[in-house]
Order: sequence, then structure tokens, then C-alpha cells
Amino acid sequence: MIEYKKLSNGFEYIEIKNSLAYAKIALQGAHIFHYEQNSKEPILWLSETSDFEIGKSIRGGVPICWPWFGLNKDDSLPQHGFARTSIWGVANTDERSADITLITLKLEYSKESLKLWPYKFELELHVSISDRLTMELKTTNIDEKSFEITQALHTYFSVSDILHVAIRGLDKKPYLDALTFKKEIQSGDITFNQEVDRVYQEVSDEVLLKDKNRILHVENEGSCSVVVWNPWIAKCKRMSAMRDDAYKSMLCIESANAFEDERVIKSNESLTLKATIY
Ligand code: TA6
Repeated sequence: MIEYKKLSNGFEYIEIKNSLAYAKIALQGAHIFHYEQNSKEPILWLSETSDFEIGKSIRGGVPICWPWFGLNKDDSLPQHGFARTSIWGVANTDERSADITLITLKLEYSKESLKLWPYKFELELHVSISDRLTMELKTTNIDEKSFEITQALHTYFSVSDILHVAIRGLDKKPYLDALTFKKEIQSGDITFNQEVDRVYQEVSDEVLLKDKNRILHVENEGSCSVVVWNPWIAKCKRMSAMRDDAYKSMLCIESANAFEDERVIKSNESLTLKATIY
């Protein structure tokens, strides 16, 4: 089943259901904001106080940070780029089988985007909804000149209790601690008892999120960097569209090309960042 929905304020999204999964994708930002494998707890976290308004990124799900991750040198430009607050089009839908639904959403450069970022591009998100959630973010440079991007699939995961989870697979990886701006090396699993905001590099293996009753897998391709974030108490209070206690039930493992993992795309070439979650 694929259904197009529109809220009373005009906010549009697509509802997808098949024999193995249920998902929702907003046209704004090609933003997947719900994904669950049938009859299981949702895998993506969604804030109870998220906006569903044109021009405001949904808090939770998988925001697409593109064509830059984090702050831009020009602080008049939006953090994490403009893709997540742009209206994408549905380029293709394919109910491939009872178990698999494929959706392609597309964003192209415009007069407005050229004012923010002076390059001609095509951006596609290829989504496969099944017992796995696969996202492929494909950037094509249709300009005459090369351009450089940083990007992330900024995935918010739902967890039972932040005190009872661990992230495995980043042991011995170097990371930039965004709180101290120091470079560190990860030792063992990542557990949480304070704010964590780290950009790991040299990542090639899958990352595991070990929760009380489930282990989630994050497999990346076209990416050597992974961002791990939990706002903890103080920052959570400062975040928009997050309840004060939201930090207890979420964390982000973001499949990225961030910082040293920035990518240059030559004219008429493409780059795909892929994440598979299950
Ligand atoms: O990826 C981690 C991070 O950069 C945090 O520092 C925090 O700002 C988070 O992203 C959310 O950013 P947003 O712009 O969605 O509020």
C-alpha cells in the first residue's frame, strides 16, 4: 500500500505498508519519519513535539543533511544544509513484491537553491522499505564545475533507556569530539552518561546499537564517517521540538561524509551515500 496524505496545513507525506514493514516519508526533505518492521517497536525515534510544518525540519526520523553537515562558514545559512527543508518530488514508486516497496524522491537545483549554494545538482533518495530500511542518497553534479559536499543521513534511533544501550563497532576509531574540539580514539563500546557529540572517522564496518531487547544494525557504503549524538539533559532542554526528557529514549547514529570525509564531485559525476538499517 502506498498512500499520499496531506495535513490541514498542507504538509504532505507518503504512507507505505507491506507485509514486512510500515513507513512514512515527508515530501519536505524526503524525510523518513517512521519505520517499523511489522509488529515490532518502531526503529526510528520521532519527537512527540515535532513540527510538521513547511520550512521546519521534523525532529526525529532521518533528516537529510546536505550539501553540508553541521554549521556553514556563512552563519546566515541553515545548519545541516537546505535539503531537509526543501520540497522533494516523488520520481518513482514500485511495489516490487508483497515484501518490498521502492520509492525514489528527487530534488533539483532552483533559483532559490542557487542563492544558498551556487551549483547545479540533482539529488535522489532511493528508499527500500522491507524488513530492512535502505536509503541511498545520490548526488549528481550537473554543473560545469566540481563541487564539494559534506552530508549525513542523520538517523534518530528509538531506544528503551539511554542508560541501558551501547554502540559497538567503533572501537579504536579516531573521532572529533564536537564538545571539546579535541581528537580522541574510541576505547570499547560507546555508553551514555553525558552529552555525546562525536564524528568518527575511518569507519568501514557495521555499527551495532545494543539495546535491552534488540540489536540494531547500521551498515554504510560510500561513507567513512559516523556521527554519534545524544544531547543529554542540558542540551535537550535547549533543543527545539524535544521534550526535556527526550534524551532518555533516543540517540543518533548518522551515516555521513563529514569533516575529513568530505567529498568532491566532478562535473557529470555522481556520489552515493548508502545506509542499511535492520
Ligand atoms: O549531528 C549532531 C548535531 O550536529 C548536534 O550537534 C545537534 O545540533 C543535532 O545535530 C541536531 O541539529 P538540528 O539542526 O537538527 O537541531
